[in-house]
Amino acid sequence: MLDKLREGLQGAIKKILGTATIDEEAIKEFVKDLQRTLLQSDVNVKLVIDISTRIEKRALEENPPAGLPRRDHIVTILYEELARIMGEEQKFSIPKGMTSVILMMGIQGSGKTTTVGKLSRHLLKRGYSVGVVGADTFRPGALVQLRTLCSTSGIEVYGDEKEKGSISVAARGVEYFRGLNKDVVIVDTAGRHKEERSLLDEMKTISKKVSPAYSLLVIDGTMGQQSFKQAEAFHRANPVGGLIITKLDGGGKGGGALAAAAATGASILYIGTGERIDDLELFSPTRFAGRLLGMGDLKALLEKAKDLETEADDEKIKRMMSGKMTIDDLYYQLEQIKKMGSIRKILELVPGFSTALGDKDLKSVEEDMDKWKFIIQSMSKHERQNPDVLNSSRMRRIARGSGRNEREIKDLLQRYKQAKVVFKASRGRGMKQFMKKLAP
Ligand SMILES: Nc1nc2c(ncn2[C@@H]2O[C@H](COP(=O)(O)OP(=O)(O)OP(=O)(O)O)[C@@H](O)[C@H]2O)c(=O)[nH]1
Ligand SMILES: [Mg+2]
Repeated sequence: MLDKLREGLQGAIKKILGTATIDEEAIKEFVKDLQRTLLQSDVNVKLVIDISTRIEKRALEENPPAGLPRRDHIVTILYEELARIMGEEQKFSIPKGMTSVILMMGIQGSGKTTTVGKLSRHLLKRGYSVGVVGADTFRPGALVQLRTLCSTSGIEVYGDEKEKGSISVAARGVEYFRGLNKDVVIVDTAGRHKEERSLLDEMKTISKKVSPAYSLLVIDGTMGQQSFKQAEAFHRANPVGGLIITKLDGGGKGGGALAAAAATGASILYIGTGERIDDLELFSPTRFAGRLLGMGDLKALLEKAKDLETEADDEKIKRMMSGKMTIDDLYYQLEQIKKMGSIRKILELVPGFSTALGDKDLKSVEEDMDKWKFIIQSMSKHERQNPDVLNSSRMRRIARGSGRNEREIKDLLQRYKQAKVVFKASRGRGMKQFMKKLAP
C-alpha cells in the first residue's frame, strides 16, 4: 500500500537515524528528502510546504525529552505531523435504536456502490440493523449492482427501476427504512452526471431531503492531485462528515487522497483495500502514519497490551511515570513483552525498533531478555525495590546466583536507570511515547 511514499519516508528516516550529528544542516536535508517524497507521491504542494515547515520548525526548536536521542525525536515529530494531516482520530459513532442516515458521495468510479456493500455488511456485523437505498438513477445497472453486493449479506435494498428522480427515491427509501426502525440507512448516489455542477446540486438537495447524520465522501486512492479540488467542491456543496479512501490496495501514489482530508477537514473513517466485500478497514491516522514510517502497528500493540488485562497496571504505570520505577517494575515490563508473543513481532510493533534494529539478530535480543530475568530473579526483594543499595559485593553475589558476570549486571542497571529517566520524562505524553520508551 502506497509503496512509493512508504519507501521514500523510510529512506529519509534511515538516513537521519544514521547521521552522526544532528545539526541544522542535517535537519534541513531531512526536510528536503521529505518534500521530495511527498511531492512524488502527489501530495498537494501547499500541504507539503505546510507539513515540512512545521516539521523543520519543531525539529529545530523543540528539545527532546530527557533520554531520547534527538534523531528519534525528529522521527516522532514526523510521525505526529503525518498523523495530523490525516485528520483527527475518527469520531464515527452511530447510535442504535434510532435511524441514522449515511449519504454516500463521490465522482463516478470512486467506489461508492462497492463501499456501500462493504460498509453495510461491516455495520451489520457490529449489530446494527441496516437498510440500503439505491438513489443512483442515472447509471443503468446501478441498482442491480447494489442489490448483488448487498444480497451476500442479506441486506435489504430499496430501489425503483422505473423511477428517474433520485431525490424522490432517496426520500422514499429513507422513509421506508425509518418505518422499519433500522439503525442505519445508507444511501448510494450517482457519480456519473451530465456535468459536475448538477451532481453537486443533486447531493445538496438529497442531503436537505434526508438529513444525513453523516455525508461520507468516497475518494479513489489512485487519483492524484484532483482529489484535493474534488473534495473541496463536494465539501462546499454539502459538508463532508467523513472520508473513505478506496483502492489503497493498488500501487497508487495515494498522496492526493490523503490531501482530501486536509481539504475538507474531515477525518478518514475507512479505507478500501480490495474489491471483495470484506476489504474495508477502519482507519486510524496514527496507525496509518506508523505503517507508512515503518514504525509498525502501534495501535495494535497498545490494544494487545490492553487485552492482557494485567493486574495493578495503573499503579505500576503511575510509579514509573513519577520516576519511581523499581527493578520489579522493569521485570514486569520484560514479562509483558514476552507474554505478548514473539519478540520479532513485538519489535516490529515498537516505534524506532523496526528501523533502528535493522537486521540485528533478534535471537540475541531474546537471549538478552532471558539473561536479565535471571539476574533480577537473583536479587532480593529489598534490592529490587531499592537498587541503589547494589554495591559491588552484592553484585558479586547476584552474579554467582544468576550465573552471569558483574559486567552484565552493571549493564542491566545502566539500562534500568535510562529507562527510569525516560519513563519519568514521558509523563503526560500518553501511551504512544510510553511504549516507545518501554523498549530497553
Ligand atoms: N482494488 C479495488 N477496487 C475497488 C475498491 N473499491 C471499489 N473498487 C472497484 O472500483 C470500481 C468502481 O466501483 P463502484 O463501486 O462501482 O464505483 P462507484 O463510485 O459506485 O461508480 P459510479 O456508480 O459509476 O459512480 C469497481 O470495479 C470496483 O470493484 C477497492 O478498495 N480496491
Ligand atoms: Mg455506483
